Amino acid sequence: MCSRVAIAIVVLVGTAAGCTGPNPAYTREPDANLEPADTGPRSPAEDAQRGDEAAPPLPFDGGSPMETAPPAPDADRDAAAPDDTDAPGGPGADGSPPAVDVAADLPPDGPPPPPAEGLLAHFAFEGGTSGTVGGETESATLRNGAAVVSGGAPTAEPNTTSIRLDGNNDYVDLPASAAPRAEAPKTIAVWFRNLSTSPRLRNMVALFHPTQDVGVQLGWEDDRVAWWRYGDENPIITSRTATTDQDWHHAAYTYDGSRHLVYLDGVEVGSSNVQMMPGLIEVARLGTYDGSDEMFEGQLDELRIYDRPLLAAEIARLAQRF
Ligand SMILES: [Ca+2]
Ligand SMILES: [Ca+2]
Repeated sequence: MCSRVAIAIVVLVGTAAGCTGPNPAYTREPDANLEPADTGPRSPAEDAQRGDEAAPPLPFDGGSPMETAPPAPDADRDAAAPDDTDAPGGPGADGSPPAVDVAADLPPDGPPPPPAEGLLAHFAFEGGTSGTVGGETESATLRNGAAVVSGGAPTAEPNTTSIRLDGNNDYVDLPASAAPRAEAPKTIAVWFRNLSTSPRLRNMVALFHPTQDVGVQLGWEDDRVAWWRYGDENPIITSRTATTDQDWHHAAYTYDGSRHLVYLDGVEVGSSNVQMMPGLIEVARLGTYDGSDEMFEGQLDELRIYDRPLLAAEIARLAQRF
């Protein structure tokens, strides 16, 4: 009798955890200091930042406890388990476990999925360079030592790796088809860790045409996230908020055809109504525009490009940390 009850409790609790319980990969604390796994040269200061990496949590294996622990064949217990959630808690008269209370204590559902409507390109940089462009699988191209390294942005989805750029000559090319036309409505969203120091302008995402001088760039001016038109000498939008730490943050740029907005960590930090010159985009690039200037040093992750301006709430969802 006692052993049957014990098995029943294990089965019920195990089933609840296996079906809807928190996934350890979703609930981990963000670790801004996760160590890149590349083997390239580093500065002593950079090395000093490293060394506290924890192994990324293993994803939950999804196994069903019901398949390995047979339910107790106790007809009395089954009959005693009430179907409505208003039943009083505590063991039943025959000692059966409070099955309904276990279900009532389940955590609420997780966050909604990232916005899918209008998603033109998505590069999650999870264990490799493949992403999706227009629903097809495409690959990013790593240049000059750019690498996929351990330590992903603290997103809701399991995320264990990102792109590491050395600030010297590393960059990443994406398929040009990942970008809408220069003057078209769009959203660019990306997680970043900025480890750059000296250069005034640094590029995170550049979508442009190299000879027609049209396009957009999302990057940095000194210690502030900034946006500018390709070919401009100075940023048009510079964040009202400085970012001086080296933690993960989220940056986004939206354009509805007339108004440009820049978001930092899900909050609008600047806007402009400057006009866009029309034109096709031929280069989609991370970390620089030309391969040698405005070099970004740090990590980039979860790049998303949409063919529409996401709403503020949608940007906030992408920037939510877990
Ligand atoms: Ca990632
Ligand atoms: Ca390099």
